[in-house]
Amino acid sequence: MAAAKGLFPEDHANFRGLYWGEVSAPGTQELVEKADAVLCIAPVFNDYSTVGWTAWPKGENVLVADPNRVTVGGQTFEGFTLREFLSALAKKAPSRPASARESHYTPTKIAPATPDARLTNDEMTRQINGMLTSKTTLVAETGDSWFNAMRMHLPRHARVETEMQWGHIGWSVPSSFGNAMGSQEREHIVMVGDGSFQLTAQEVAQMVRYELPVIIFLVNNRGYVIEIAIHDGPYNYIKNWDYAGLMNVFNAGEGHGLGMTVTTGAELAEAIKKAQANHRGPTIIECQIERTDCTEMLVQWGKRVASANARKPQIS
Ligand SMILES: Cc1ncc(C[n+]2csc(CCOP(=O)(O)OP(=O)(O)O)c2C)c(N)n1
Repeated sequence: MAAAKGLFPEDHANFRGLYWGEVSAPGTQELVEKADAVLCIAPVFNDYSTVGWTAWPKGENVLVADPNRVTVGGQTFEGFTLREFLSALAKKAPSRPASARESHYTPTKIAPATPDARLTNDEMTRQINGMLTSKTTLVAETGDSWFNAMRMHLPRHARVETEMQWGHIGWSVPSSFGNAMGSQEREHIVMVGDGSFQLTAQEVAQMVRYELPVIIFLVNNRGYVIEIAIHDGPYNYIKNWDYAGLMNVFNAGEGHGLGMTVTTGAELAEAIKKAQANHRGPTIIECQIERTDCTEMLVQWGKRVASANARKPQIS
């Protein structure tokens, strides 16, 4: 599932892609929804993870293993840990090599754009995906950054962090600061929309203070595009900032933060090189893209979440 992106190695022979209802990886929805049985291991089912409650595995053939209980066939079993349950299951479950060979997973590849063409969401995602190594921790903020992270193909040991339980915008910047403080041997990359960034931008100053080389891709699409997809209104359009210029404010003459603005694929490639050479502080790469340039996944997911959330007034 989306919140578990990176927990299972994507180059493993038994990896079958990410299940996220209608916006699953190609072939994965069918595989899960037509399976003889589905084992859900510590899932978090909410409106986001179930695509507006349209992808919520239920029924006689679904087993849900939560941290302290297992529910299957209308019965609940308790008194053991998830680890104990999984170890016992692994011993008892028959090996099914034939079914494992029946399908395989092919990651979707994004074709490179013309270097001097206007920067697109696809080209930005393609270049960021190309930076990922086994040492990367990619923090993806609520917004189209979620969907861009989900469609990436991860090298083994690369990690993805999202906050899909509440979708609390502004989470990614302080979260990546904490992550970078706690694991300085890893490479920290953030993808965050302009709207979310405006909530906690000041935490970049902490990265300057502690000389943490976090690379922040700030997606400037001039507004709350995920909200435009779910429920539009004037509140989804925000004041533009000089995001790259913020680094001068945070450096205040004594830091090593670097800020750049890019509008083409070639400029982005150049900025990534500079960011990777900036070892003594954070880098913000403001990626300017069109407001309407978002993933098809966001649009499809947004429609379903919007209809699930559109409740009729309860008191008239
Ligand atoms: C604290 C908080 N406030 C408001 C929201 C509602 N909300 C969800 S996503 C979003 C906008 C995100 O916009 P941006 O970061 O620019 O990303 P984009 O959708 O453009 O990719 C808002 C306001 C929220 N989830 N959390």
